[in-house]
Amino acid sequence: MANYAIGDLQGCFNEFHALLQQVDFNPSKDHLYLVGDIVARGPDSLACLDYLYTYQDSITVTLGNHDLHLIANYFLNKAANPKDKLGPLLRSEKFPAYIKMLQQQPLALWLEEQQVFISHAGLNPAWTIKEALKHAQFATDCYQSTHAHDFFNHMYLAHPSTWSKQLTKFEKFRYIVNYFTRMRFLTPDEQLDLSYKGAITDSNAMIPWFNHPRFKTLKKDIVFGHWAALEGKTSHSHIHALDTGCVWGGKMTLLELSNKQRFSVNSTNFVSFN
Ligand SMILES: [Mn+2]
Repeated sequence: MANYAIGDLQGCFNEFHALLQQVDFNPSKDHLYLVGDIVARGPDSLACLDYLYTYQDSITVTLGNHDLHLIANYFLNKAANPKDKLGPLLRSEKFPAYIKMLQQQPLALWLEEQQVFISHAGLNPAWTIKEALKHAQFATDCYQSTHAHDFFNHMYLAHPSTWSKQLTKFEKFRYIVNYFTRMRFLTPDEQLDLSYKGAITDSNAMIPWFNHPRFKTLKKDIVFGHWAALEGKTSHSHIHALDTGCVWGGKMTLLELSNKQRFSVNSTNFVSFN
């Protein structure tokens, strides 16, 4: 039995399938962890979800921003962005079942046996792994509740800048979701900055979350996706960036969780920025 993690699929089914063949993935024995952003922008989001649905007992997803956006649009009855190329998925009779399957997935995971933490965007350095899992469970309970619609309705407002017990349940939900699905840079006072889209520099103005001093001592393996510009590199041997930008013409990357061996497949996408 093997355990694998794969970075952002974003509708790139052919590369996903080729990568599984490369490691001879066997759904009756192995388990696959997908770090989120299964859908959107790439050519075949429907095929990706068809596969997940078929082998759902052998696959766990930590939801990404694009996955939550898909679920939110479903609940809020909003049209998809044409750039996301979701037409065939939205027209599929399986779509409601696929939404239900995604809604059952967590925001974060701790694999005790492998001692690995997984989430789409990473680990907020202000949280221990135990606290992170508690926060993730709070948010998961929100989007799985009978009031999921209300939580999705509040998911896109301004990010509360600091955590406090006084935050409403909607603000807490949004705060947690943003750290787990959208985090890249932190400000010098350790707040999440969702607006900075620039490069990583040596200045201390904007710090990639994994360069927080805490990770020099927290030697746990952390697996995440979401940040294609990193090209799979974090400069920490125990922090594994798996989004290698397949949808943007890069690669799709798989990590064998027991020995941390990497496998990858080149993108077959023709990239157009229109
Ligand atoms: Mn993402």
